[in-house]
Amino acid sequence: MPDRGRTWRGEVNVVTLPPGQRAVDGFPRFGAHLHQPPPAVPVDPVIEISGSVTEPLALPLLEFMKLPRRQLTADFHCVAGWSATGLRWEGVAFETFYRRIIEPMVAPGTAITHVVFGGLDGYRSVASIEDILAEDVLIADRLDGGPLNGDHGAPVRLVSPSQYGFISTKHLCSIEVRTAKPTKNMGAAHRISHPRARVWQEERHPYLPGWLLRPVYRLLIAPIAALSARGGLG
Ligand SMILES: Nc1nc2c(c(=O)[nH]1)N[C@H]1C(S)=C(S)[C@@H](COP(=O)(O)O)O[C@H]1N2
Ligand SMILES: [Mo]
Repeated sequence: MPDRGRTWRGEVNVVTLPPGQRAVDGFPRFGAHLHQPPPAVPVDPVIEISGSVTEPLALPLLEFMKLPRRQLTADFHCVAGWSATGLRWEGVAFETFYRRIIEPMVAPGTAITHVVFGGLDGYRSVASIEDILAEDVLIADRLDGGPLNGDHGAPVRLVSPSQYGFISTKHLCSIEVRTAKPTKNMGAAHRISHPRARVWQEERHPYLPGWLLRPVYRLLIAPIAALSARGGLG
């Protein structure tokens, strides 16, 4: 049976969580990067757009800020089994960004299949075009009513709440569009992770079923829960 509807402390939770997830208090900074501080934000940040485009572009964040805005309240699910609930994101829908900025740069007849997201800390994630054009995917610059802080991805980050957290690249500084799935190594997180990473399908791992991995990942939850009070780590 999936562990639904219970918090880490075993309380009944009004929020229904995807299979194998437990709610934690607040929103810890998580990922494979706890040993390093958040990267410095450049004075004039840009998002570099490259790959199968007619000419690469460095889009100043000031231009990003002019795009139509969207708010999204969603839970955020880490593949290790914790979920932060009820996060209020603000930013630009990725689909809006794609249709207005990226698509006009793609030559007619070119079929984009994958998108590679890069962060200022060198982190990368890969998503298929259909997953990342979903209605709930955002490039966010605000969280819970304030600007995104360093812990959660300043100055802007990807947020794809229907996929495990490792897809949601923080400190977003590059977007590369591709006509095939990248074959080269996209960073430590992706050697062992599922290419689609959909949380409701429990796609934690490329070939092992998600439920089998729960006890392993759950070992990581106690330390995270201890760090997770809002205002603590993040
Ligand atoms: N740039 C960058 N983005 C990243 C990571 C990272 O280490 N660097 N970690 C990923 C992982 S594994 C998760 S679970 C989420 C965590 O988001 P949070 O730190 O805001 O909780 O960010 C993802 N995006
Ligand atoms: Mo993660």
